[in-house]
Amino acid sequence: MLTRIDHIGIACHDLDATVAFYRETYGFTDVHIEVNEEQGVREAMLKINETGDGAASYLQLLEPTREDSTVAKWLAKNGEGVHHIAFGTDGDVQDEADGIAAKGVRVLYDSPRRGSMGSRITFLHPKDAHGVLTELVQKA
Ligand code: V0V
Ligand code: CO
Repeated sequence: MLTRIDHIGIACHDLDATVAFYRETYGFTDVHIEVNEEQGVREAMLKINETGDGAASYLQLLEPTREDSTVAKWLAKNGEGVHHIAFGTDGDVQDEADGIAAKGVRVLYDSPRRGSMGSRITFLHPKDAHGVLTELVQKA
């Protein structure tokens, strides 16, 4: 089951400046930063609130680390802004993806990959989801 909005992914050119904006403007001070080379991003998870299933909801700020990354490509075309939404699962993320694939939505990965903070993640194609790049997250 999908039990929460795990995060909203936001593409930016300058991660440090964007983190500072969210901290100073809104007071979001719980920040986790890491690099994910496979995804080609340096990213910050800003915790917004805890959720009913014991997890949390975040904003994920994404800065590309290389020109051929998905986020760099997206920024070049669209500029900064909302890039994806991510739903959290209460069980195995691959089981959830298989169920959604059976409804005719393309799942981008054959098996889950490593996401932020040790999570397991996969993505659904935006063209099969009314224009929204959608991620599924199983927290660590
Ligand atoms: C592309 N399109 C999008 C989109 N990216 N639509 C909505 N939201 C997006 N973010 C549209 C684009 O406008 C085109 O539509 C069409 O899809 C094909 O796009 P493209 O520019 O040719 O790009 P592709 O096909 O090379 O790549 C698109 C996909 C790619 C979605 C396949 O971005 C991908 O594999 N994304 C999953 C991985 C990812 O995004 N990682 C970064 C976050 P028209 O123009 O043809 O109509 S990593 C993360 O979230 C982590 C680590 C975490 O949460 O822990
Ligand atoms: Co994400």
